[in-house]
Amino acid sequence: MPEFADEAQLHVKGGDGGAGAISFRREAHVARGGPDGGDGGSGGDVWLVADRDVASLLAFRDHPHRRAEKGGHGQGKGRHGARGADAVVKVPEGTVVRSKGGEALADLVAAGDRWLAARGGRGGKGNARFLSNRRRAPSFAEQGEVAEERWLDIELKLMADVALIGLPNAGKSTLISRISAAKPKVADYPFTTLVPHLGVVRTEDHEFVVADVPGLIEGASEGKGLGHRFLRHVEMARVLVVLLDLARAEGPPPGEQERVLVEELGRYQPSLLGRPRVVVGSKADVAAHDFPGSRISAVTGEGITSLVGRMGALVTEARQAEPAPVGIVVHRPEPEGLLVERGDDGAFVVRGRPAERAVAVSDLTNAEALDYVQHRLRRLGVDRALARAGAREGDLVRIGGFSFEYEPDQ
Ligand SMILES: Nc1nc2c(ncn2[C@@H]2O[C@H](COP(=O)(O)OP(=O)(O)OP(=O)(O)O)[C@@H](O)[C@H]2O)c(=O)[nH]1
Ligand SMILES: [Mg+2]
Repeated sequence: MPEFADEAQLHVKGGDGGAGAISFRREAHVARGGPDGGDGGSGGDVWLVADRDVASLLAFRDHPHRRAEKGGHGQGKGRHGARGADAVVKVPEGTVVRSKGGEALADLVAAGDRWLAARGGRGGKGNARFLSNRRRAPSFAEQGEVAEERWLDIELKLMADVALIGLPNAGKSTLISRISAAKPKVADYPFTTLVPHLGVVRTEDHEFVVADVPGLIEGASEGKGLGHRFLRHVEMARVLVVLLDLARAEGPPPGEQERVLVEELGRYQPSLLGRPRVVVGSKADVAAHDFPGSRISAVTGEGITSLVGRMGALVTEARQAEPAPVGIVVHRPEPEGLLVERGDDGAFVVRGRPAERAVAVSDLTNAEALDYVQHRLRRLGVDRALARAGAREGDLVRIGGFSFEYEPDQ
């Protein structure tokens, strides 16, 4: 069935960094010339970008994985590895991104909004970088950094200006197909519409987007019927049009229908009751109920022009009252600093990207590399941070996957 998807899971992985090379110049009269191992290239990043031409999250249902290109490895003669290409993942406007834990990470509201979903790994340094007075022939290089990788929950909030609200079979789909180019299925039974449909309405004075959402029933806000899944799309609409079925004599009268619909909206989100709301009776041509308010017939066209005019005017008014769109909101900055915590086993755990990275990319079985990493950690202030956190000689310290005993500087 689904020609539309408004929820999906997405797995993103940046490109791993390329490894630095260990290499020495070949010279005619010297057995081992100076180090000339090039650096590895950085891996590409994964970006999510809102794009007007993407209508749903369907593409992620069957293929949830997106990864950027790896960085090339460094080579001899000082050749650096190539940078891996970024992966640009197009998502519809109105895509909301959350972590698996439910934390909001980004709202991609309008075309062009971008969000960095997974950072590529940095390339490792080649051995040429480790040349110093003490180290004439460095025998080590860094590995490439492993890229960020994670699962995300993505969800689409339709960007409709007007939402059509009504009980099942009230004539919502018939109305949207009359006033826009959208052609959802119309049939004389409830729950014909299973997924939301958007239509663009154009008149001389106005242009706006209308959403035909599946019918609501009593209890929808608690999960009854289909409507609750789509109530969040109603949340985005500036104007609500409540359609009351006047046709069926045996069905609930219009006043009762309105009570149920308004109650469900309010239960789902009280602020919806503050939205501009137009209430109309539908199927005026075959009306079986008395109705004092305005009436339309999507079949004969009665009342349609005036309804569309009212929708347009309310949308324009609501747009003018709004602050400018926010663009991307990134809720969680990347931690870059240095932090020392106590592990459950009493060990001092050092966190922070630069320190973790220094450890992760190095081959710590190589004595020279180990020496370099210790020097680097000191430069990053790890020793000082440990001393401040109360570490004493012999205490266990962990950084990433690396453990050692603390030895204070003299
Ligand atoms: N006579 C008449 N029939 C109408 C009118 N509008 C809709 N209908 C009929 O009412 C039935 C239901 O119409 P739909 O547009 O599918 O209703 P809906 O509100 O989209 O229903 P769900 O998708 O199930 O929630 C269909 O048989 C339509 O032909 C109208 O103005 N006049
Ligand atoms: Mg319908």
